[in-house]
Amino acid sequence: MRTLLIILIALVLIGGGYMYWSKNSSNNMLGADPTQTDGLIPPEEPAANTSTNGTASPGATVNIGVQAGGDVAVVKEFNVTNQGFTFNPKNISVKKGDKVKITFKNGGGTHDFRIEVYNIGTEVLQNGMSQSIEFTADKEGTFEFYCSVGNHRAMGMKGTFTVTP
Ligand SMILES: [Cu+2]
Repeated sequence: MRTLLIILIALVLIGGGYMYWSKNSSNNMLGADPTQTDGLIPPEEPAANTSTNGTASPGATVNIGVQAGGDVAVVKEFNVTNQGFTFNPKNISVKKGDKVKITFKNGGGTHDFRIEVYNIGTEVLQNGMSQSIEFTADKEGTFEFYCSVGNHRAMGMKGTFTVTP
């Protein structure tokens, strides 16, 4: 009876370990994610194996902090605020296909942050509030981002959102 219990515990441990290893291993296949190197990855398999770039299965490659120049899809994050009717920064540039996350924090007044053509934007935010928008930059070109409140855009509350090939 006692032996049976020990065997059962051993099976559970082995099963759990295998699942953990599989999870780490499949993450590792997606390319260089330095945060995933502390698991049970076999030592003969380098964590930063870039030769598997481009073979990742769709939808499974959201990695933040992957080195620039890699083929792995990354989320490009930007923090935008405003001083009066001036956005800071005034220019944002990404590559076509990038996943983009822009967080607008209202630095004073009543404003929103909208991107022309992409038809996306925050709600109108009060002083000190912030909101993030996330989307995929699938249209190439140079577009305007702006504040749609009142005549703010005409007063210069705008900037450029550039999507390069
Ligand atoms: Cu505004």
